[in-house]
Amino acid sequence: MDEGGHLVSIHSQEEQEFVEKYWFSSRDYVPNLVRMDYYSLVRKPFSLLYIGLHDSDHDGRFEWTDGSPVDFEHWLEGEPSGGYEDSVMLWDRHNNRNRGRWNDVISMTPRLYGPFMCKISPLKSE
Ligand SMILES: [Ca+2]
Ligand SMILES: [Ca+2]
Repeated sequence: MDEGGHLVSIHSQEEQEFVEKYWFSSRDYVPNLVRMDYYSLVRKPFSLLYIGLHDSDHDGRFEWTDGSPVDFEHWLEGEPSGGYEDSVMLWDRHNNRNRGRWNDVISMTPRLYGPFMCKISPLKSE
C-alpha cells in the first residue's frame, strides 16, 4: 500500500489485546455488512476479523504480510487446522476465554467475508 500499511501483524500479548480491544469497540458501528444468520459459524456480522497471517506459500509455514517475524501465536485449540485454510482470523465464535483466538480459514470463502484490520508504521525520515 502507498501508506506503508499491511494487514495487522501481532507480536505480543499486549498487541493482541490492543487489536481485540479495538475490534470489539468498533465492530458494531461498521456499516454495510450483511448479517449472515443462516451460517452458524458467523451468527453475528462481526464475529471474525482477518489479520495479516497466512501460509499460502507453504502449508503450515505461517508468515505475516508485512514481512515481520512470527514471534507470537494465539491459536485456538486445535488450530491451525491446515490444508487449504491459508488465511487467519480472530474468532468470536467461542466463549469468552477463547474470544479473539486465531483460526486459519479458506481464503475468499463468501460465507466468511468479514472485516480486517491494518497496521501502518510510523513515517520514517530518510
Ligand atoms: Ca494452510
Ligand atoms: Ca482452521
